[in-house]
Amino acid sequence: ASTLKEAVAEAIPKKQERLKALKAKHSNTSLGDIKLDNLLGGMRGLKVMLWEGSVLDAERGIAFHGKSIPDCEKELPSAKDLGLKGKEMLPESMLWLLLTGEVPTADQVRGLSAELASKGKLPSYVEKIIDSFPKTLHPMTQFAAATAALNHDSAFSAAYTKGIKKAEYWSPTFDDSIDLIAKLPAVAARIYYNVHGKGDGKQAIDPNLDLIGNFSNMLGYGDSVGMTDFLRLYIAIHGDHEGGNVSAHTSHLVGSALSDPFLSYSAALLGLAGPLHGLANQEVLVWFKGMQESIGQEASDQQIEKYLEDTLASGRVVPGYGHAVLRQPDPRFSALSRFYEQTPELRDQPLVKMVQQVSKIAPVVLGRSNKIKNPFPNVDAASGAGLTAYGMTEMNFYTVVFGVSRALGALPNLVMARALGLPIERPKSMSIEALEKSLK
Ligand code: CMX
Repeated sequence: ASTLKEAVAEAIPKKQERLKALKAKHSNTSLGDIKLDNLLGGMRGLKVMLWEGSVLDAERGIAFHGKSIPDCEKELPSAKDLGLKGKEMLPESMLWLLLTGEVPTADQVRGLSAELASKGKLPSYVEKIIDSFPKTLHPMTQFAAATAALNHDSAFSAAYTKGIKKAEYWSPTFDDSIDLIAKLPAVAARIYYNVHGKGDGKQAIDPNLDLIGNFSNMLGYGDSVGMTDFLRLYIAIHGDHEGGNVSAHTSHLVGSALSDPFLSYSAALLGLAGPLHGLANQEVLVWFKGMQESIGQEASDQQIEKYLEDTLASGRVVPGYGHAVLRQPDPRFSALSRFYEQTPELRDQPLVKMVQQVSKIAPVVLGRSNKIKNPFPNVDAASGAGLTAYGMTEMNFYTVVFGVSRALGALPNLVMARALGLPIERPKSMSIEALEKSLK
C-alpha cells in the first residue's frame, strides 16, 4: 500500500474475519464476573470494550499492537530515517502502526506527512472562533470547542445525511480522522499565540516537513531541534493507552452514537482536561513550583520527603504519581527520562533534576500508604519538565500538547469501530434500590 487509507482498507477484511470467528465460537463464553466492587469502583478491571490499537499490561506497561515503547523506538521510522533534523520516532509512524498493526516504511511515512501537511490549514471560520475566545478561557476549553466546530466540514456527517451504507462508514470516518489529526497542531498553535503571544499563529505549513516539525514552527520553537525532537517523542508515546482511560473511552462512547470524529474527539478532550487525567501534567508543574517556593531548588531528599508527606496529609493527590491500571513505573515516564539523560542541554536543568530526584523519593513515601495501589511515576510526572526546559513555561498549555497526541489513538479506534460495525454503547446501570433487591 502506498497510502495509509489503502493500508487500512487491506487490514479491515482480516479484522472482520477474525472478529466473526471469535463471535461464532465464543459469543457466550464468560470473560469474568462482575462484582459490586467493579460497579462502584469506576468499572476497574471489567473487560467490556473492544480496542485494537494498544493493550495496557499492569506490569509491563503499554504495547502498541504488541510493541513496547523501546520496540517502537527501534523499529518505527524516525526523523533521521526521513532525512529530517532530529532522531526521534515520528508520530506519523505511530499513527500508521496504530491503524494498521504494521510498521510503515520511511516512504509510507513521508507520504503521510505530506498528506497531513496538505490538510493542516484551518478554515477561516475556525480561526475567527478561536480568536473570539477570551484569553482567560482555559486553553483546553478553547481546544475542545474549536475541535467540535471543525465538524462543519465533516465527511462522515455529510455522507450519513446522504444515506451512506453501514459497510462504508469507516471510509469517511477515516477521512475526517486524518483531517482532524492534520489540523490539531494549527488549532493548538493559534490558541498558544492568542493566549501566550508565542509563535505567530499564521499556520505557515511547510509541505516538506513532518507534522511535528510544522507544529514546532507554528508554536515558535522551530529553530530548536531539541524541542522539535522532544515533541515528536512526547506526541508519539502519549498517542494511545488502550481504551478504558477517560479520553479514549469518551471518544469511543460518543462515536458509538455515530457522532462524527470531530464531535467524538472534542468530547475526549473535555475528559482529558480533568486533573486526574491529562490535566495532571499541568498540576505536576504547579506542585513542583509550590515545592520550589517552599523548600528551594537545591532541596535535600529529606526536605522533599517531608513535602510529599505534607501534600498527602493535606488530603491532596501527588500529581504525576499512581495509576488506575499500571503497577510499575510507567514506560512512558522512562522514555522521557531517557531523553533527558541523553540530552546535555536538559540533563542539568534544575527542574529536570528535581523531577528525577522526586521520582526516587515519592515511590517510597507513597508506598507507605496502604491505600495507594501504585506509588510510581506516570508519564505526567516527567513531561512538563522538558517543555519548561525548552522554553514552554506556560503550564496551562501542557494538556493541549497531550491533546494533539491522544488523537493518534482515539481516532483510529473510531475507524475500526465503524469498520467492525460495533453498536451504540449502552451498559446497564443500577440504583441502590435495584442493587439491594438483586443482591438480597
Ligand atoms: N497521591 C495521593 N493519593 C493517591 C495517589 C496519589 N498520586 N494515587 C492514588 N491515591 C489515592 C486515591 O486518591 C485513592 O484515595 P481514596 O480511597 O481516598 O479515594 C486511593 O489512593 C486508591 O487509589 P488507587 O486505586 O491507587 O488509584 P485510582 O485508580 O483510584 O486512581 C489515579 C488513579 C491516576 C487517578 C490516581 O493515582 C491519582 O489521582 N494520581 C494523581 C493524578 C495523576 O497523576 N493522574 C494522571 C494519570 C495518568 C493520566 O491519565 O494522564
